[in-house]
Amino acid sequence: MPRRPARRWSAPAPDRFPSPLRSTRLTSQLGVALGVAFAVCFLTGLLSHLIQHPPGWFRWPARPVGLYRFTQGLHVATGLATVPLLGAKLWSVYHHLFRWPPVRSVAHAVERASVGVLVAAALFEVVGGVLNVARWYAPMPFFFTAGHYRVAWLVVGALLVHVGVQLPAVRAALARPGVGSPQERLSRRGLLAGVAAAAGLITLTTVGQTVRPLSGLAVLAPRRPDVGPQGLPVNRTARRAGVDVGDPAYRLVVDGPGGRVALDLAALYALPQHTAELPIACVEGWSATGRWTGVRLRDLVALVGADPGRASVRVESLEAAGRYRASTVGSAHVGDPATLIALRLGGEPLHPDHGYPARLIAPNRPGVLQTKWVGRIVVREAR
Ligand code: HEM
Ligand SMILES: Nc1nc2c(c(=O)[nH]1)N[C@H]1C(S)=C(S)[C@@H](COP(=O)(O)O)O[C@H]1N2
Ligand SMILES: [Mo]
Repeated sequence: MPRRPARRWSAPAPDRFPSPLRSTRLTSQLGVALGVAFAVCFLTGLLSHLIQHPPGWFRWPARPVGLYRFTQGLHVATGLATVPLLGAKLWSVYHHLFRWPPVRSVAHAVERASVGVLVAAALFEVVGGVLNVARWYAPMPFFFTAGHYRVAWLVVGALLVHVGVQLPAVRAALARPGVGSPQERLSRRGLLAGVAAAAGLITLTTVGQTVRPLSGLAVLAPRRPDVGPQGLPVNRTARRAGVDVGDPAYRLVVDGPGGRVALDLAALYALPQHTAELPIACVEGWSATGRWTGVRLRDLVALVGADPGRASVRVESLEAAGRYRASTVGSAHVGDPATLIALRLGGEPLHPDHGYPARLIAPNRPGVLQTKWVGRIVVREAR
């Protein structure tokens, strides 16, 4: 084979880029899809943040029981489908990186800087999101959720600027038919179809982590909704949480305006038992339904002299430390008859990894707020 002479690499001029497939129209089509996906991610993500850190004005209802399961499932599914879309979009424009001169004016410099922020922030969100749901936390030496939340605002800000700048070009490109030979247009359509197929395939092989009928196809999902003790996945085991679940001195302590009661297991079982079909909807995008049986939280609230309609409750775990060792239940959930301190799952006592002896399970709530190994409940009456 003849050998080419060795050449030093130099950036190819934009007009010498090999693919005739790139066009403003193609970039616009990919951009619109990406914009919609990012909007869905931002709104569902923001909702998840508000539910976990509610400001005073925010009320999240207890019904429908599976609403959060849907919104967060949508967040992760949309985010994952974004991967090929973002790749194709960046591929369709990266030759602009080599434009000469790099900046033509102050306005142009500002615009390019905002695109730089957008690309970096979008990659940070998508790569971080994928690592998080894959449970590979090591490459992220910071608390994922906090970083992901702040950078989401950067994405949205930079995206609004970008859309503002490019809107005229996008409109023009989408209004007229595609440029180039019929061959090129056909190939471009093929490229778009390929990107759509990749997004579809990713969705099909992961969405079974939250859509039960598709669980058999969820080969790329880190979680299956039906794999785990008592047919339900586990995020943190009792051993990893360092909880002694067999302690015979266990008491559920309930503190309220009327004083303190301490209930052993026999006392808990002696209270009226109720059953509810409720999902665990993990923030990481998997969900699974269980049949939980136990004591209504509002009955415990009434036991310590508080009005369940106006009470807010802090639920604390036997787990000594850990980000999810306690959660707050607002009055909408406290008053709901399906909010339980569950003692059983599927008719059997809870498995240690599902929170034995007792766990909180409430409708329409992120998994991180469904505290396991409950040891203490503090009831406060809101004014
Ligand atoms: C592959 C893409 C993505 C995946 C897999 C993903 C995954 C996740 C996960 C697992 C959470 C829950 C974190 C927690 O509460 O512990 C989350 C929250 C969130 N996501 Fe994403 N995400 C992706 C892309 C995006 C994008 C593009 C945006 C915004 C433009 C975004 C905005 C948010 C926001 C605002 C939250 C709430 C953070 C908080 O609770 O403070 N995400 N995401
Ligand atoms: N005390 C305590 N409760 C906890 C957690 C935890 O780490 N500690 N993890 C939460 C998370 S992230 C989820 S998704 C659910 C999982 O519940 P499961 O193990 O019963 O499926 O428990 C929640 N309750
Ligand atoms: Mo979770």
